[in-house]
Amino acid sequence: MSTLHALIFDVDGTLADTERDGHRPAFNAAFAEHGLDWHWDEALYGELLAITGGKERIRHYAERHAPEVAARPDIDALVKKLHAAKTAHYVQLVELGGLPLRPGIARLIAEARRTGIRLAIATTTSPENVSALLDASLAPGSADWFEVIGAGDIVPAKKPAPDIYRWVLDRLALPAENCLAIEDSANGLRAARAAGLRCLVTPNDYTAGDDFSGAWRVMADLQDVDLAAIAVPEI
Ligand code: XBP
Ligand code: MG
Repeated sequence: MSTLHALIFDVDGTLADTERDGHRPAFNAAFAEHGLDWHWDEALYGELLAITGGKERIRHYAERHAPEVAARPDIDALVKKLHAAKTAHYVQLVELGGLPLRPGIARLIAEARRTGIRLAIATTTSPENVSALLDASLAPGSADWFEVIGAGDIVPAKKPAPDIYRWVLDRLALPAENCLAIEDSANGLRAARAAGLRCLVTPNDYTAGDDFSGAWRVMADLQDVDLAAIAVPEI
């Protein structure tokens, strides 16, 4: 029997549907700003999501679709510049209130706080995106509700590597069996499982076709999650 001491949330696709109408247009705005005629439509972006991390995604795209750009001597600096511009656009979009939380998220977080279950975040996205989203879509200052926020380049190997979950578990000083990871994608699920965590998966349009074998539960949304019922022997 393992009792639940902490919830560890993924961000993109889990807290909110941020990819199609948040990150994607922000990437496109950054490309246009830098004179690149790249446009990531909804379908292409769905494929590119297999590459986690915005800088990694830009580099992957350049290597496959724009080899002349990938071969530029300043490619590292260009990727960094594009990504910084993309982050600024994304934060702006989030601050305008364009990305509401998914159903059940706010209630689940409130219930965890009420019942003394600790909160953490393990995400591939950049830290400034996380605080902007929490501020605008959950509550101002709500990043402070999360004891540990593992984000972006804090570990070099991004999901599906387990490193970000291990980093968060280490800082929570909790064994994996006392925590539950909440994810939306196969990459996230693989990362959580490889860190020894139970993982509740809540898919979205982009991840509905992913392979979720190994998930503790797969739920369409988090409206009916009962935290009191999670102290179960399964792992
Ligand atoms: C999803 C990601 C991120 C975002 C873009 O992260 O792979 O790269 O798509 O954000 P998660 P950045 O589901 O782990 O939250 O451009 O800041 O990387
Ligand atoms: Mg995700």
